[in-house]
Amino acid sequence: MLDGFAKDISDQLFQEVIELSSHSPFRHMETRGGKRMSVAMLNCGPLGWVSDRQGYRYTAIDPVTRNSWPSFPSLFLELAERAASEVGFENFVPDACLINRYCVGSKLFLHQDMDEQDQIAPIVSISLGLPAIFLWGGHTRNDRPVRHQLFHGDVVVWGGASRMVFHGIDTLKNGEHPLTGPFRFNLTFRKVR
Ligand code: MD3
Ligand code: FE
Repeated sequence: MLDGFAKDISDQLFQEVIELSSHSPFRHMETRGGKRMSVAMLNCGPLGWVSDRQGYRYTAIDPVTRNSWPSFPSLFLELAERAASEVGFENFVPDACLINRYCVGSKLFLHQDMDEQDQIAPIVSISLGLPAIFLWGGHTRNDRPVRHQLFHGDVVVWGGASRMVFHGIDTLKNGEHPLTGPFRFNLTFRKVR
């Protein structure tokens, strides 16, 4: 948990997100069951996470644009590497970055991140904009989650035993953030392969 680690470069990070979204738009993916997710997503880097009626997977091609996902802004790679090494994961080189966009009412149900082949590498997460309640569960879905607020500029590195815990985001409350307006953004850097 690196409180405010990305705050001093949050303006540039947000500008990069806007730039990326002009190449690969935010979209509401469908779950396997055909429900529209309330969180809008896009990816950058060699691989991107996608969900549709066939399920979840990583792809090299954006199904919306039919092109490669936009490449990593160098600022993203530098920050992810710097954050990971701060907590002892040296030389972290992600091959995927999922960007989630939450608006009022969006939520992410409790889940585990299991679609990455590399389950040793950490996941680095960066929060921008409106605050949200992170739900930090245990190793089974029934463990009652601990609530923890994530703020603009917070960075969390998930490695080791915490990598496989159930987690989610509680329903976003409405608000207005000076940088991101009515949204919360979360960037997660992953090493998939
Ligand atoms: C704990 N995103 O994209 S970030 C996700 O804020 C995801 O958008 C949330 O869960 C968000 O999969 C939470 C923090 C996070 C990300 C990955 C984790 C926590 C994690 C993987 C394992 C354990
Ligand atoms: Fe997750």
